[in-house]
Amino acid sequence: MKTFFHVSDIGDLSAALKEAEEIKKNRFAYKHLGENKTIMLVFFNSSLRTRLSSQKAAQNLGMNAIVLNIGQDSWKLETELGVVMDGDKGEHLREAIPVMGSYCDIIGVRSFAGLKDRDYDYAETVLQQFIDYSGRPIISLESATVHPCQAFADLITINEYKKKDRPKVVLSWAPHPKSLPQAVPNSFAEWMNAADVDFVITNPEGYDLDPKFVGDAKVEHDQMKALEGADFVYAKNWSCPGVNNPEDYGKILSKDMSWTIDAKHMAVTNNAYFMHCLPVRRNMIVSDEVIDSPQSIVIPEAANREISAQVVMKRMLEDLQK
Ligand code: AN0
Ligand code: CP
Repeated sequence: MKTFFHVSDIGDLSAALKEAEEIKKNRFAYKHLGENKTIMLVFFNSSLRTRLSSQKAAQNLGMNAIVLNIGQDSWKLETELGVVMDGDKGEHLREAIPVMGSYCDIIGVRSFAGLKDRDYDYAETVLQQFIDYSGRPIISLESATVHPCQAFADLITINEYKKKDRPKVVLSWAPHPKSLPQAVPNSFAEWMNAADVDFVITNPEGYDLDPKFVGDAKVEHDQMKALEGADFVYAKNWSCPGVNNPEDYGKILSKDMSWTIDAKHMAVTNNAYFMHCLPVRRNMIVSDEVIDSPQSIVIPEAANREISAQVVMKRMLEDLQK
């Protein structure tokens, strides 16, 4: 595996889920694989889960992990090509990436969408430079348009908790005070479309995700109707994806609090489990009552981030040995 970006990078999903199950039972079984290997975890943005779970997964595989917080531990990096660097950014990615690559075997990168220029974000401009200039396998730790480590952990969690072969999974938009990327819902949709689930997306008008990620999923703008009979409710805020109106890209079009997942919403489901990638804003995205209920599986979901990261790193390490 040279890149971990899209669901297609992991290949057969049932094989990946089996591998995840096996690793979860004995996370130290492959401790020898990472001997004398180093992963560099590069963060342009904040993180709790991704940073800790990636470090832990690397450790489980016997691999050394170096974490770099860009702009805090390092020079501020220029990401645009062709600019006169007379501002506050002291180094260009073009040099920094191959330098980082020379000290490690695998690189993980967190680089959120800027939400200003749709084409720039949807071309994954920063991640692509890592692929082009590092000479190393690259893992997206949430880049401009995808968060595959999260979506894989979400699938592992659904697989663990499902009570029927083909559960109904509903991805619901919910309000948030800040403008957030589409990476989490994009990847969740991509992975759910590839999995054996009945998948529905619900969001207010103007928030439809990019068709590349929506795929064949059903899009229902009536939230209550979408939630009927759901086995899993996956809440997330995202800003306007700008599909029909590119000038609205990254904007907040609605803060409609009737979309906050509360007991009234959960009542129409099939006693659904509640999921969210975290960090979550309580009583904006979800009511205290729902996130504190026994149906909330946000903590085991976050715990599975260690497992998804470990499957990905294990496969990359195995490929390096070939
Ligand atoms: C980020 C997002 O929505 O993409 C990270 C989620 C894993 N969330 C926030 O910035 C609150
Ligand atoms: N879910 C997730 O990626 O969390 P962090 O932003 O804390 O890493």
